[in-house]
Amino acid sequence: MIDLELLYVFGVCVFPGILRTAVPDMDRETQDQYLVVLQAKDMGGHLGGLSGTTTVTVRLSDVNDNPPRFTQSMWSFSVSELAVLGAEVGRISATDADLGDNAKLEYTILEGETGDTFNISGTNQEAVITLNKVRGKRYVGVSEGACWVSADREGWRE
Ligand SMILES: [Ca+2]
Ligand SMILES: [Ca+2]
Repeated sequence: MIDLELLYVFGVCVFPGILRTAVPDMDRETQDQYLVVLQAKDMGGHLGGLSGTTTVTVRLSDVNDNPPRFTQSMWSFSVSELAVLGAEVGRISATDADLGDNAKLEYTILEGETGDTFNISGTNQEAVITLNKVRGKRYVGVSEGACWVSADREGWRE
């Protein structure tokens, strides 16, 4: 949509064309740029006048309007009870349809059943879950019963 407004500069009559949006809800994630061909006509657009055209590229800047979404709703991993500290337990992934910082992901383990047993690291679409280095003890079942094993060194301790 072109809205022409009359402007006088140094006595010369020019008609700046103002390109305005015509829809209220453009979505960069659906279409990130528009090519608009504009035409100007002299003689007020009357028959017999001359015209010129130009092309305008309009790029949409990003707004953070999409939350991160995990690529699966549930994940399941298994790890040996003898796994060493820092051992990789599994990898998870998430996506964000936005751009730049609006899509930069940080992962955190929330309060839950796992306590501080695990650690998660990753800043982009993939994060790695590892056994937490600061975890002091973990519970291990053995045939004779059960014992606590120190997580910061190998071996068993009653
Ligand atoms: Ca966006
Ligand atoms: Ca986002």
